[in-house]
Order: sequence, then structure tokens, then C-alpha cells
Amino acid sequence: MIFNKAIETMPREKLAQLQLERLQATLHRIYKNVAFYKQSFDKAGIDIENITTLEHLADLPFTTKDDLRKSYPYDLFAVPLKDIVRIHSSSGTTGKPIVVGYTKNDLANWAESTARFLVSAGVSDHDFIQIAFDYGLFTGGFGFHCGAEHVGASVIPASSGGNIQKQITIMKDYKTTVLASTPGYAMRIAKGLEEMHLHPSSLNLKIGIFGAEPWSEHLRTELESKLRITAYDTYGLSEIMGPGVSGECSEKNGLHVNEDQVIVEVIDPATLKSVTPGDEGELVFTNIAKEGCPLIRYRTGDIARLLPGNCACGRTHVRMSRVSRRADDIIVFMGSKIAPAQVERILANAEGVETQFRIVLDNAGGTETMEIKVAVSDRITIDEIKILEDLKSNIARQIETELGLAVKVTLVERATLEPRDGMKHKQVEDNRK
Ligand code: DLL
Repeated sequence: MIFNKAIETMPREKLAQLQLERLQATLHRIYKNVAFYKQSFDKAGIDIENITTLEHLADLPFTTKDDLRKSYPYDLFAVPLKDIVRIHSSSGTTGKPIVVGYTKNDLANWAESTARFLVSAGVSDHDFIQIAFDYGLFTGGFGFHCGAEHVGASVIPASSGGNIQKQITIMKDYKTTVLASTPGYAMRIAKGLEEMHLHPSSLNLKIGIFGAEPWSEHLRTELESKLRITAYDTYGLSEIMGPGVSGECSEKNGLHVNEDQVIVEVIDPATLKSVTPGDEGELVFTNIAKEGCPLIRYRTGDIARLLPGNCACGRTHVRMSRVSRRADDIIVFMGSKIAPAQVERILANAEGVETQFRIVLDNAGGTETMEIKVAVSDRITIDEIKILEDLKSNIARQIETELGLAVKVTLVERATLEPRDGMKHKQVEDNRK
């Protein structure tokens, strides 16, 4: 099934024309209403009247996460605040979160965007969809909630708090047919079923919509077999829309990008030039239908590629591969995205420790764990036990308060934190399988 046939199967030429018209309208609005973009275009010597083809998009400057942080909270909004009807945000990597605002039209477009991917995964108004993405400032819960209502499915806004047993009981009693969550959370549900001695066939589940963090074909196979479902990948980011940017169809061979909402480019993060079509690089998105805070050429930090050729499902919108990795050092732990710089900032304010540290991630035993090894200051000797215990609990408390994560803190001597061969980022040791 295709939710919006006219848009999703639009001939490429017509789609390009629609994109150009929407791009031009967006550029005019932001040049007039957003001081950041006026300054940025003026500085780059851009006359937006000269953006007359889609190729000209490459002449425009990029927008970065840093630009969003500096504009905290509302400086990138392109409409008066009275027209903003919803605000979401995503945790910042250096303290300040980024904030996004939606107008009524933006919410309608967002619901339509996620609805398309639900329908392309086979969800209909006969389904019971349990949304186990977090509801709150994070876009996952509300993004899929509105899309699922738009489809007419019966929505169970379970969120991801609370314990897994409760989640499973709801799933069983309410006869849930679709689970929307992070793949990591779905794995916890699979493990919970085993612990509760419940066979997946005692549930009514048939579809899983998973995203918000990187996952693999291997994990897909595992989830499909453990939960007896067909699992689909769905991608998005708060800055651009939240979920609804791209999602898989029944072919499960790449994620269709909602190209009437965004223009996607893939660039080489080193040269900032477009890669050869089909090559891997950093995804860059431009909002062309957003009123609240449209972004131009936003650098996502996500590495993927665009797939050539047509899709057998009939949709004409381009497909992207899974996100293979991030260009930066952001790590995903239990559904939260953390930059090592956040830990560094907390340590910089802590007494008695250096700012050298290592984040050690593991999932031995099926549960993800994070340990933070911190170098003790030379001023404290490693056998001053009481002081060390206080230090550890202060840091752990600070991390829990600021990042919302329960972690184990271990104090070590600085020399033990020298990076070892094969470590991708010197501050992170990821032993997760
Ligand atoms: O994760 C929005 C979302 C919610 C997407 C629910 C899908 C489902 P943020 O918290 O801003 O927003 O995080 C965005 O998460 O830049 C990617 O690095 C990563 N990400 C999101 N989806 C995927 C995916 C939401 N399917 C960041 N595969 C993005 C790999 C993903 N990484």
C-alpha cells in the first residue's frame, strides 16, 4: 500500500520541479525572517534570486549543529513565536540542547511523513500500534503517534519508561500488532519475553518499526526471529523533522527519503564536495516544506549512501542505505546519544580528577553497560579510599543529573588510559557485540 500515491510515485521530473519551487519559497522566507541566514548568505555573496536550479543548492553555505546551538533557543525560527504550536529538542553535546519548533502545517506534514512509512511497512487502520519510543522532548514518541493516528491505527502510547514486563503485559493484553521503538529496546523486549517464559507466538505482533539509532542486518534477522515480526528501518533527526525523514518499504532494500519535504545530498566530510553518486558520505538535508525552523544544507554527521535505480515498490523517492556510522564520535547508549565532550565537561568541573577518561561500553550478559574510567589527579594518592569513594559517587551523580544515565565510575591512574591499537576514538572503547 502507498499512503500518498500522487506524491510518493511522482515522476522524477515533476518532483524536481516541486522541490525547486519549494526551495525557492523557503529561501525567500528565511532570508527575510532569519537573521542567521541573511548574514550567512550575504557573507557568502549569495543572491537567492540566482538559485534557479536544484544544482545551485550546492552554492549555499552549510548549516551545522554548532549554528543551532548558538541560535538557542529560538533564533533560527522563521515564523512569529505565536505560530509555533509544538517544541521539541535534542540533547546538546556541549551543554546547550538544540530546539526545534513546529507550526500547525509542520505538524500536519510530519504526521503525513511518518504515516507514509507506517503504511509502507504494512500498517493499516486495523492495527494496534504500541509506541515504545520516549514521549517528551525527544521526537520519536510524538512523531509516530501523530502518524499512526493519521493512518487510523489504534495507538497505544506506551512510551519507553517503566519496566519491560509492563510493556510486554500491555503488548499481550491489548493485542498489539505493531511495535515502534529503538532496535535496542526491542531487543530488551525479546529478552523480557524469554525471562517471562512467554513464547512470541502468544502475542499478536507482526510488524516492528525500528530506528533512532544505528542497527544492522544481523540484528534485523535476530529481532525478526525472536519476536516473529517483519522489521523495518526508519530514520530521522530532530533538527530536520524527527522521524519521517526516510523509511523502508516492503522491499527492505534502502530507506525512501520523503523528497517532497527535504532535499538530500551526500558530501565528502573532508572536502565538503558532493561524492560520486552512489558513494558513501555524510548526509546533508535541506528542509523545503517546513515553516517553523527550516534548515538549509544541514550536515547530519551520519554516513550513508544513496542507492541507484528504481525500487520495485513503485515509489520514485530516492533510497538511502542504512546509516553505517557517524562522522563524529557520538555514541548511542540505551537509546541516549552522548558525545564524549559532555563527559569531559562534567569532569572539568569535578575536584580531584583529571579530564582524561575512557568510556567503556559492553553488553556481555545481554544488558548494555557503561563504565567511565577517570584519571585521578596526581594530588591524590590512589590509596586515599574515602576521598576516592566520594569522588566516584560525585561524578556518577553529576553524570546521572546531566545526562540521565546510571553509569559505573572507576578511578584509574592516568597511564592506563593511553589509547590502544584498534580503538576508533581514543576516549571510547566499545566492546558491544
Ligand atoms: O532519533 C529521531 C527518530 C526517532 C528517528 C524515532 C527514528 C525513529 P535525534 O534524537 O535527533 O532524532 O537523533 C538523530 O539518530 O542523526 C542518527 O545519527 C541517529 N539515527 C536516527 N535514526 C537512525 C537509524 C531521532 N534508523 C540521530 N539508523 C541521527 C541509524 C539513526 N541511526
